[in-house]
Amino acid sequence: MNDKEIDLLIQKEASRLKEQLVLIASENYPSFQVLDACGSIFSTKYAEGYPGKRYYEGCEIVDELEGLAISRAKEIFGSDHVNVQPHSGTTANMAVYLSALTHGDSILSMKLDQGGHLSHGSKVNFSGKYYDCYFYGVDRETEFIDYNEVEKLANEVKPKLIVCGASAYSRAIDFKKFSDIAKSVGALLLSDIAHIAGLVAGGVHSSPVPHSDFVTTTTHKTLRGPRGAMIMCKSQHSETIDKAVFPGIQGGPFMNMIAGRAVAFKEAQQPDFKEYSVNVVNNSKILASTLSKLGFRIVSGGTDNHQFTVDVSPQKATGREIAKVLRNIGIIVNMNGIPFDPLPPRITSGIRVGTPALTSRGMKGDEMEKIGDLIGQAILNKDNLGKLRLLKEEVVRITSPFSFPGYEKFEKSL
Ligand code: DSN
Repeated sequence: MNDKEIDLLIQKEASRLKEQLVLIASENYPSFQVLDACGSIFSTKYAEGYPGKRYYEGCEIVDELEGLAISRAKEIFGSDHVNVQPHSGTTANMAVYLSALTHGDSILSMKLDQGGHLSHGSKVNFSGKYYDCYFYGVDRETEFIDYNEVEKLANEVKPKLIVCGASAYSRAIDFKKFSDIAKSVGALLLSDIAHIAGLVAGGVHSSPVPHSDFVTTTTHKTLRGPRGAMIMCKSQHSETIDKAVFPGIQGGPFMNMIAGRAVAFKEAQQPDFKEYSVNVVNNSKILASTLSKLGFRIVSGGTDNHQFTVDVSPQKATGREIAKVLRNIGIIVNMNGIPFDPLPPRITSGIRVGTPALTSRGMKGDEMEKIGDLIGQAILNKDNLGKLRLLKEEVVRITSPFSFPGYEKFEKSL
């Protein structure tokens, strides 16, 4: 049977991804081999348990598959133990909490509205409902993490767990400093590297693994695998982590997604992945400095990684408004709060901009300068429909020479 409706939607999404400039900091273009593995026959297999200890028969091949994914992840990150089964970053964090905490224990993590993540203790998330959560933030002047505040709060609260890592923070994270603080108050340390895992794999961000009890990451952002996650931990936590994932919070793992993850891990071990991660950061720096030279305020004054946030309040605009203006000319970002934002999360004063996806398309400094200029022009001319039409044509001129990995496979079926 041909499912023409779904085929058409797949084709339309492939065209959208080719025609637009995707600057969502948490999105990327995985290789066609990754997508192929995710859509493979491994989609069908139930494999509750772990390699060699399953609750179903017929798991010999998936045991080999999961073992390969684990050993590749260990080679990349040098962790004692890896669990590749979590369906998402939030479930990976949930498993760490289940393994390390009991209901009501205290957590110290980064404020959601200053760059943290919902699953780090937000009161609208399970983490904020079940645990006693305290938060550190960034310094009001520098907008860098305020390590003095982390230390002060850690001493006051004596948390059971400190969480570092962020969704919207453009500066390098000092994992050693977090570890020293955690040790000084007898806390465990969880480093959530969902955003920067690919930069750690590529050697352009320091690794949290030697300093952390637990490291969680999604596998689809800078790491360029399929949607999903994994947990790394010191060997003394391996048993409780595995039990927390299954049977604690998940049933059967998605073996097809583990296959996709394994392919992505192999790709991340290749020399060109290092080059990719260097380019992601260079592109981010060039894009931020282009906007800065045009007079825009970049939160914290710049970036050390794959992303940054532009404060659009001096232009008398909101993040929501600018994200829509940019969407209408083919530039895709998300609205994002800035530190101490007076506006609520559904409006915001900023936009978050990230370069992992465009770097996967082979774009470099020249394109970043043109894109920075386009974003700047669009913000300054947000109410000038004629000008926005011209900028949209420019977006098409920039994107058309750049395909995305595996696009030709979709193009054949167009
Ligand atoms: N939604 C992810 C991000 O965009 O950063 C975090 O979960």
